[in-house]
Amino acid sequence: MDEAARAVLARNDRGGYTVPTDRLYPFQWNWDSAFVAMGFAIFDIDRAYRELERLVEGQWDDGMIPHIVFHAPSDTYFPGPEVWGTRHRIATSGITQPPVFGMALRHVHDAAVAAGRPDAADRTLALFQAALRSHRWWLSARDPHGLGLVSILHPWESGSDNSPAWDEALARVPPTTTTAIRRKDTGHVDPAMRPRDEDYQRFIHLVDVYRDCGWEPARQWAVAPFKIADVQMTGILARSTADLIYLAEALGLEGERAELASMHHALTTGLAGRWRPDLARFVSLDLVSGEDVGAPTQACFMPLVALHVDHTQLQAVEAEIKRWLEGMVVGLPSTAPYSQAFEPKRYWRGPVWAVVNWLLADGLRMNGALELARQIEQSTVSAIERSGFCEYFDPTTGEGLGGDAFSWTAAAYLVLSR
Ligand code: 2M8
Repeated sequence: MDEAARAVLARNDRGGYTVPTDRLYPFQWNWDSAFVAMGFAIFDIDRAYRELERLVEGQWDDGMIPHIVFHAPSDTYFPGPEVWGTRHRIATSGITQPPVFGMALRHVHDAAVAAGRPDAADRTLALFQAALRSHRWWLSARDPHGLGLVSILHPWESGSDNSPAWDEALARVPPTTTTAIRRKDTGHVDPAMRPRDEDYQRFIHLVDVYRDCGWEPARQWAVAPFKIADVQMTGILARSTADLIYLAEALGLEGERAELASMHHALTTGLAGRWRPDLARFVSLDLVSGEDVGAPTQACFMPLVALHVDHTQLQAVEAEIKRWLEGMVVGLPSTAPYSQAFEPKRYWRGPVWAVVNWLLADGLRMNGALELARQIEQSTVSAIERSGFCEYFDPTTGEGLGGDAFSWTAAAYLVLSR
């Protein structure tokens, strides 16, 4: 299996960067690459750094690291560069994705140091500066009012495209588009497992709105019809910030360390305020309606990667997670099985994702819930061993679904099976 996992990464290598899977996702994706870099760090440190370096080729002058870098043309994906209409040196999308980058950089750096690589400090330093610029962008572009929570302006930014968490907010977005929609995804995998056409109309409506803003953060913020202060995004950003603090110390960068420490304080304070004891989970905030996002999804536990919760909170989270796992062959489902929105095969509305489990297990372990962390890791590894390196899994049957030979699932296997 270890060899097979490496073979998946080799097969999806397009020259220093890895596509999530052939045809369905033929470009470099932001958070996929961060996970992949951690997988590479186990057996090829140079290639792990390369993955992050190639992603940074797409970084904008304002600091944003885009969600897709279109290094080479392909006509098997929609929306391609012509729809985004951005103006970076290399074609990219105009939105971003969860900043796992800082976490990955620490991971790669530690592996490089342990291996005694002489280029570790230089390569880490260049990527650290890129990461710091992107964290500054997050705070200024996506938390302009200092809530200590960063917002997504598009469901694709969350990485959990059609999650029930976005249903209410997305319903307010008109389904009209000026761009002609030519979906390719449903030609690669069963449409019943993908987001619906209506979701795509709204996804593209948002792209049209932001492209008309010239992709300028302040203009987008002012007109965004979809704006959610997201606990998953903020949790990941806060965690990556902590990992960058660790690197700033390792590299002897005192000014940067202090700057990151103040970001970290703001983000962890913001996150802590999103705990809802009656629900036993954290909730995102819809900045358009002013309401809490009530849908029970995996995002609600993601703050554990960044926060040290108290004993009562931890007990409540563990009980709630165990409730979600009841009767499931593999967990954690991306939507609570008791929710009406739960669909065990439809993308981010129920299926299990190996990289989500990776983060959740990490957060649980960090908070001392060792047994539950191990259980989630082992069930992920077993699902992959039974069904292969699939994009995601049906929690009720363990069946592997979506694209196959998937890079981040292979990376998760390499890391979680150790
Ligand atoms: C999925 O998202 C893309 C848009 O970014 C899509 O459906 O076209 C999500 O699962 C996302 O989290 C992931 O990064 C991407 C590539 O694996 O696919």
